[in-house]
Amino acid sequence: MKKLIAITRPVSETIDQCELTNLERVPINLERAIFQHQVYEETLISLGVEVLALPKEPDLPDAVFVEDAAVVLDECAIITRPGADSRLPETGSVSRALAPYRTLYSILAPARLDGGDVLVAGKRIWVGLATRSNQSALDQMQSFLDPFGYVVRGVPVQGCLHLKSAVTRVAEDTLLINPAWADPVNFPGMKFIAVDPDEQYGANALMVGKTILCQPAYPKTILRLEAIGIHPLLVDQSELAKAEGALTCCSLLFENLDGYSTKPS
Ligand code: CIR
Repeated sequence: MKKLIAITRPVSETIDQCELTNLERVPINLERAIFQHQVYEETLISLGVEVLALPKEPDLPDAVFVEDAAVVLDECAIITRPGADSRLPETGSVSRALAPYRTLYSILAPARLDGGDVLVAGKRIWVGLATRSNQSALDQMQSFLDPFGYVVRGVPVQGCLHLKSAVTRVAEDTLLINPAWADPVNFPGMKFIAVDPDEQYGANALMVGKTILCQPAYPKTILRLEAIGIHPLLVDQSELAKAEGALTCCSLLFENLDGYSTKPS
């Protein structure tokens, strides 16, 4: 496997003050959330990923969800402008961590973008247009990425927080999708595995090289993946799920390309 880096950040003690959009607030067991996050990081390490853990952000409840602060591609990284005001300060440290690895572009006002709304497959990028990301961000992304040949398209999303709550990649050309939240018609040329209808939140899988991570909370969806020869590794994120987080949200995963430093300066 090519050398992958994952930027992560510890769970904040204030996670119980996180943003919530589609879920009712229920108590989060901090100890268990921290433990599950450590297992997540250890799983990445066991797969050969170098984990770069950022310092804690005790006053930023949602800071563990680093995915929302940036979009990392082979050619560059885009620092987002998160859709929730409470999350705007999360981008500074992520930007500093990415600077040694990629040329950076920044989403500027009035645009809003959460990385959780951005799905990439080759040179195609889909941006979920729900509550956190807007057309202005999509337009800015397209202008940054034109020179690299990317095509950026908007996708309506309903019923969930982010596009990647509704659909993620589980193979080069295959998407795991909840069709009630994002319409497959928006992803021409892709193949689909639908989540089991009893497992609405089951579409957020994390692809690490050729390995797929899924949550054990979605056994019927896992059976569907196994039926097409995908045998996921199971990583429980039941506590962060109460904060509307899932597997992709907790890391920024990218290839360490030649010509860039191996450690942030
Ligand atoms: C939020 O509402 O922003 C956080 N409580 C959850 C963010 C989860 N991030 C993600 O799915 N990429």
